[in-house]
Amino acid sequence: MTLREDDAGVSVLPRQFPTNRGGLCQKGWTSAELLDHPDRLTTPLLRDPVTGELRPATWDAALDRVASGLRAIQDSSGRDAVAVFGGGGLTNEKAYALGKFARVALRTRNIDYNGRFCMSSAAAAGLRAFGVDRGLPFPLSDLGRADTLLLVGANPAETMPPLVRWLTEQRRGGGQLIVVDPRVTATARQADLHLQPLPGTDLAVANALLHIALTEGWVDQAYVAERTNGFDAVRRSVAAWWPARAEQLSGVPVADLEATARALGTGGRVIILTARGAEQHAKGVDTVSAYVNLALALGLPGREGSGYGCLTGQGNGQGGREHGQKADQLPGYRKIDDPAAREHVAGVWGVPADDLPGPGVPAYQLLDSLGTADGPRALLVFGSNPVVSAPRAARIEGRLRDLDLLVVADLLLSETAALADVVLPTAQWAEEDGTMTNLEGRVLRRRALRPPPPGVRTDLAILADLAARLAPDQEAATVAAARFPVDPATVFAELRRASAGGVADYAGIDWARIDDADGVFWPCPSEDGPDTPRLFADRFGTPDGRARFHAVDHRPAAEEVCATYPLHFTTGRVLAQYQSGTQTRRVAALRRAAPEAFVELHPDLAARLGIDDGDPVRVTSRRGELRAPARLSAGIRPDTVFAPFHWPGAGRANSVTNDAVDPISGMPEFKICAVRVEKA
Ligand SMILES: Nc1nc2c(c(=O)[nH]1)N[C@H]1C(S)=C(S)[C@@H](COP(=O)(O)OP(=O)(O)OC[C@H]3O[C@@H](n4cnc5c(=O)[nH]c(N)nc54)[C@H](O)[C@@H]3O)O[C@H]1N2
Ligand SMILES: Nc1nc2c(c(=O)[nH]1)N[C@H]1C(S)=C(S)[C@@H](COP(=O)(O)OP(=O)(O)OC[C@H]3O[C@@H](n4cnc5c(=O)[nH]c(N)nc54)[C@H](O)[C@@H]3O)O[C@H]1N2
Ligand SMILES: [Mo]
Repeated sequence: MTLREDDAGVSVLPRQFPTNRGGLCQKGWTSAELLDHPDRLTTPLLRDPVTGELRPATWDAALDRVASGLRAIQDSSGRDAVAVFGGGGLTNEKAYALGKFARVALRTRNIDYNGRFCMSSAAAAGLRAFGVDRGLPFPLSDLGRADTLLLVGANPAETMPPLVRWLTEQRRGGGQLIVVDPRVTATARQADLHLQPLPGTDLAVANALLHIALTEGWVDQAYVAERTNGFDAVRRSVAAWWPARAEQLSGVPVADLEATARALGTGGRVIILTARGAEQHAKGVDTVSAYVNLALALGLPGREGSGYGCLTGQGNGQGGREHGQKADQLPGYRKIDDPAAREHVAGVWGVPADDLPGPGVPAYQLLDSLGTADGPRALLVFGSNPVVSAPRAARIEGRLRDLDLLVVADLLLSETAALADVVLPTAQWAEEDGTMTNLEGRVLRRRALRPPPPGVRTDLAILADLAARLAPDQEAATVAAARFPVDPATVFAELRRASAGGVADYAGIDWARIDDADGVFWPCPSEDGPDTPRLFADRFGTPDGRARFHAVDHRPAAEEVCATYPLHFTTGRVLAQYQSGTQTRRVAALRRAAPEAFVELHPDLAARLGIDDGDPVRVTSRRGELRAPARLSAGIRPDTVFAPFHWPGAGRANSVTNDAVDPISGMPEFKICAVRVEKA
């Protein structure tokens, strides 16, 4: 998009670009409203020890309070007693600086970010199969040319509207769209075939699809032999997934499984995509692996116009997970426990490799340890609102309250900021330069239109100020300030060096090149060499270049329905609200379009429970309850209820969700738990 500023204020205009071709969603057009919003924070806030209220303070007072608090906590409880929580909406430069700040200025191992709640299961599955985690290993426009497109747990008509043009183009060209979702969503309505499984049964569905493909002889044996390892174990494990068994578990009719397998197995160009519906489970990694197995068995990855991909979430969901705000990671998608990676990055940072901490713990584990006997006593939050978005949120809210020091940098007083001891007002998207990396691994520019309002600092400036204040003496403060430049271009130049030689190699990318080429795809190791719009044509990112199958089996959800909690509860999004809603709940047009939380349930279920459309209902799980009006819809399974997670307070869906996590990715089980529903 492009921005224009005139007497009427800032307007957002769509721009012809290869990914969206001039399309923007409502949240995009209205985003400029937040620039001058009356709720905008323009001064730091400090909690008054006497009244307990947040009061305006000077930057000096606020930063001194943070620095002295962090120092005291680290002196008494060790370096790891300070934790950092980042966000996938931060630019690459900020995500990089935040990771460096944690490891170099705080020297804590405890950093993680909200992306753990997002694509982490697909990232882990992609990494173990392909040796590389890039949302799409091919350009988005490939979707428009696919003969068969399978979307598993994705509702892009509401969550990525500009992508819908590719779906439209695909069907116009005679392609088939198949959607797997427990609800008839705006996306499912456009599909040629809609599979409506019980939440949490996607893995069984995938194994049955592969079972059918094997039986019918649609497996690409030559590809399996030449390009992959480990198929035998998968062949054995899917043998037990005859379609009738998957039907019994998922409710998807055998005929639909067969039709899907046929479309995938006999189509020319075939793309399989997963999103949060498949991934946000305590078996999310295995579920994605089951779809990756299917794609590999059919010989799709690396074949032009075909493949497996994961639809990314936040604005910088991809780049945010490449440059070091993940607990186990250093810039360039390097592993923090790899000695060579530590040497390289420590060299760029000008510190001894031994000084770098080791891996920390994933987001939920981190949040759940805050303020406990062995857990961190202080937390710095940049770009997330876990009071609304974390699973089992009431418990996490309690953990945040137990901290000695909570510091939140935000543009608005989010529900998490409202709990903080110190709130630091920060710049937003149109007020600073930087880069973001989209789901295609395409690095893009984000340009500043104007400076932040008076009194507001950028995240980079806040980190630099804090680093200097944390230094023991004046000399060290000068060194520390130089280590944390506030100019994003300088940070990007350093990020390029830090990522050089890593999986996500940005060494050859500079801002001018991004401008000239409508974005640059990583890996791009040299300035005069090519970038990489397509991965896997000849080899995968594994040491031997071959993709790896993983035999995976269905297992039940972490919490199963019972007499007390007889219904399945799942969560997701609506078109007009974004995430925890801090930003979109403040935009009038979006509030009109989606004013409040709701609980979607089937009319038959509602009738059984004596609930009419619009009645207030209570959804109760073992962890808590949600109250919101009922919205009756014949498009949802009668055994499942759905709520969006964008609202705080009584309508908070995450009061109900389960905090079970995937053992590999740490992804929480946002998409299924057991509940009881009654009229409130
Ligand atoms: N309007 C809007 N757009 C957004 C966002 C937003 O908050 N609002 N957030 C952005 C972010 S960060 C993300 S991660 C993406 C998410 O994008 P999506 O993954 O498309 O969004 P969700 O609504 O979380 O989940 C998709 C679908 O999964 C279905 N589902 C639930 N349980 C299951 C299950 O067990 N199996 C299957 N197959 N499906 C299931 C839900 O019914 C839902 O329709 O959206 C991005 N875009
Ligand atoms: N039940 C349920 N829960 C879910 C999900 C689900 O499907 N179901 N989805 C999960 C997913 S996929 C995600 S991604 C998370 C997202 O949930 P959150 O991590 O809470 O994401 P946001 O609501 O986008 O919060 C971003 C915060 O940062 C602020 N902010 C924006 N830009 C900047 C910036 O540049 N700097 C700073 N310092 N702050 C900034 C915003 O004002 C906002 O308060 O929610 C997860 N929670
Ligand atoms: Mo996300």
